[in-house]
Amino acid sequence: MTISLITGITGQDGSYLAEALLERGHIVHGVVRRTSSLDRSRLAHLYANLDIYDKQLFLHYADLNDTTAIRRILAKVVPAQLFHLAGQSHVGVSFEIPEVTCDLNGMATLRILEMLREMPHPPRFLHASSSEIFGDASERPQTETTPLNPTTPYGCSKAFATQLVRTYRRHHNLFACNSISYNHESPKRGENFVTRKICRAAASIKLGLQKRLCLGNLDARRDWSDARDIVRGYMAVIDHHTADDFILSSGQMHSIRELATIAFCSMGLKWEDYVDVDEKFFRPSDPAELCGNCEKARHVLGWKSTRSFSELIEEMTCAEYDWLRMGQR
Ligand code: G4F
Repeated sequence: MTISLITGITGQDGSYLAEALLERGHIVHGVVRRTSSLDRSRLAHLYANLDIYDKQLFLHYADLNDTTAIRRILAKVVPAQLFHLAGQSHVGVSFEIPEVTCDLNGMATLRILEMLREMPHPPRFLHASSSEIFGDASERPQTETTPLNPTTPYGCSKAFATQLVRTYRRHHNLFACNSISYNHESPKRGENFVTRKICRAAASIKLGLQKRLCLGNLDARRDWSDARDIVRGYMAVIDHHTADDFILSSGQMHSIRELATIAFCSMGLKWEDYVDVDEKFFRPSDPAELCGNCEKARHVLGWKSTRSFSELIEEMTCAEYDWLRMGQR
């Protein structure tokens, strides 16, 4: 039975990945941060399953900057695969907390790579990299060879980690891969990302629970996929016979305006009647046009994004509507 370890298991991607690996019969170990709020709602259904929790799924406490704890977990679990998904994932917030962002995303990845280098049989390693590494990209769509040109603290931290993964693969012979993912969403997305924020507001306004929605740059365009497709991509990347980097994207861009149109329309509303633009949500710099070319993943791994953008946004908005109506969130 394959033993897999996931950092960031309580997040959107981590929880879907845990489900998918459990379904494949893996023993899944997750690294969780100790916090007083104990918000692990995305894993609640797995905890509640007595056949799974503490039998096929195990959780371990460690912060990403706690080298001794991570080292101990690696020694105890001896994973065959390590999915490194944890980090500070909000690009806008990275302007407020650049130091923490670079430590959690950059230095933590370096520390883990160093630990792997010392192991007699290191696990296969996947780093969840990001389209933000391309920043003001010199070409569109971007490929695995597009030069890195990040323009945000978050993008810089991910570029540093991505380049380290390449370096450790080449020079220390580790099976270390980067999945370079573009934006990916689902009903489990955190509330401060723009898709969830808009879908939730549309449902909330429909139910009379909210009156207005404040947004930032409506002209920004992103390449959005379904998080469940991206997680399928993570597994394909780490299972491939050769360690490599792969872009995981839909290859299609949509603007925040289009997103708002779909979400509000699915509730029978017009977004223009409810949305205000607030400078507070603009970023000091925002890569305006990131779009990924996932041809390599398609050819080599047989991977592609399956859900359309409108299907995804409609699903997210309807899920919000149901949760809010039942008073569950
Ligand atoms: O949803 P977002 O916050 O996602 P962003 O910044 O693109 O980052 C996400 O995708 C990256 C690529 O995969 C990941 F690396 C990263 O960890 C994260 O998952 O913002 C999307 C766009 C931006 O251009 C932002 O300026 O929406 C624009 N936007 C406009 N109004 C807003 C808002 N973003 C947020 N969060 N809130 C707004 O009110």
